[in-house]
Amino acid sequence: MAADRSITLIGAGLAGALLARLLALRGWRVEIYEKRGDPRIAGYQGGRSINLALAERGRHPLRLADAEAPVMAQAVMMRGRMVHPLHGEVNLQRYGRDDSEVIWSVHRGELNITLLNLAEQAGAKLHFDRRLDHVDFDHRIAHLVDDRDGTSHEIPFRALIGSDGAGSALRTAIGEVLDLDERVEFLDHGYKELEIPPAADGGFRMEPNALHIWPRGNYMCIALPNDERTFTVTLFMPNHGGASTQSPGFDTIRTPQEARAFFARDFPDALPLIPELERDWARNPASTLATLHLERWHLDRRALVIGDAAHAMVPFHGQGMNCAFEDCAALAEHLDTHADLADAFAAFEAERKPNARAIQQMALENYREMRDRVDDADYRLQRELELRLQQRHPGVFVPHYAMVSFLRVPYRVALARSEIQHGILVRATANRDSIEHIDWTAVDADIAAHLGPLADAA
Ligand code: FAD
Ligand code: E1W
Repeated sequence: MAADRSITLIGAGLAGALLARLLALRGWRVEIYEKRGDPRIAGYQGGRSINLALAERGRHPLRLADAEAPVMAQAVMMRGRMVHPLHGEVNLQRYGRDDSEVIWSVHRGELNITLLNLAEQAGAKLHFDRRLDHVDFDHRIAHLVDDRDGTSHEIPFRALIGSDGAGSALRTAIGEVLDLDERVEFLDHGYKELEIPPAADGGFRMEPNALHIWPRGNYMCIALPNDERTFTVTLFMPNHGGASTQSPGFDTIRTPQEARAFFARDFPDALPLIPELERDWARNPASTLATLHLERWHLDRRALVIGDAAHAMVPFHGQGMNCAFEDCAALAEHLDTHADLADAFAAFEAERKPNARAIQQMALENYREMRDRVDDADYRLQRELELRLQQRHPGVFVPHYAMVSFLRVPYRVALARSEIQHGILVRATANRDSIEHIDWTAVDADIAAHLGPLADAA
């Protein structure tokens, strides 16, 4: 355990607020600096990506921070994905076996406020309107700016933790004195958010307890419920469309009126639910998506990045926040068990980097599945077979989605086993169109040859 247990956090978003709470509860002196105003006073300013899916991996660190109950009080259960085909019936594909295997939709702003209050109650000192600008690592002085009046503020520190998100200023500052080997992999697809308000009677306009998906091949919409009976719809599609209207992109839909025509053609059942489509389209920019890879996450004992600042990912597995929360629990543990901060940071990086890599890869792969596969017969047969194999080989064959969303097995273990299982599923269903035609003896032998028991970390 370090002798001087004081630490400075940059960024009071989701990871920063939770880490502040966890460390303050463990007796650390925590100062946290946030560039935006206090959301508890100013109203939440991060108007984008209104709601997020919270899974078991994210709930566990909340539990450790005694923050689970207030968060869950505002959460909406999502039992499965509700698929909206262009032609044909809407259908619910359950995520798990029963209502113990579900995920939860939480409001980003409310969650942030809940965690900030809990951090403060535990003794963390919160400072808003303080944007990290640059760092003098030799003298251990952080230079912060108040963007309301342009004033600068010099803060001495012992160590800095960057929980300042994908555009991390601390990462940039570290990069000036250490080669982080940073690589940003842009996806050539972006996203735009739209709103489904409550119905005239004040209720939800669609099934509330589901994550809705409109798969359309090269693009898709999703919608997550909010506890105020609205849904946030997110359209994901290429930034650049093709010549024909059959391959639309954000650049080929030039006006809000063209957006309406696009929705009328491709999302006809969603369109009447989005009365302010033109307003939302014009108001909300199309945002970019990227994966951030860093070879190094810390500068000796002086600075470390966590969460999106270290490993931003595309959102298609709904795991960025969940992964950032896992980071917080892991870091709190390493800080308590290593006397030297350099050792704690190195141990944290060694544990978390391979896992971050794994979920980054799975998140990219899940985009194709969601936009192009969920409605296919062979995809559905593979999911049905997964559930049957889970029953036949309990604790051995665990579906991919369950490993990521219901268990806490390290992401890299989930990835390695999912790859093996995918091979088993493909071989078992090759040239077969129904579960009745599966050769169970052959599948059992395939499993015995390639898969051992999963030791659940939970
Ligand atoms: P952030 O939440 O971005 O917080 C960073 C904080 O640092 C902010 O408060 C910011 O104002 C502050 N800051 C920035 N720069 C400075 C500075 N220079 N000085 C001081 N403060 C600064 N994840 C899920 O788990 N489930 C989902 O369903 C999900 N859906 C998503 C959908 C979309 C469209 C997107 C884009 C992401 C989604 N994510 C989801 C990912 C999730 O939003 C992020 O992984 C998560 O917010 C990361 O938390 P963080 O604390 O690292 O960063
Ligand atoms: C979840 C933005 C977002 C958030 C999510 C998910 C998806 C698709 C997207 C992944 C999923 C919850 N997913 N859903 N169904 N199968 N995989 O589980 O968070 Cl696009």
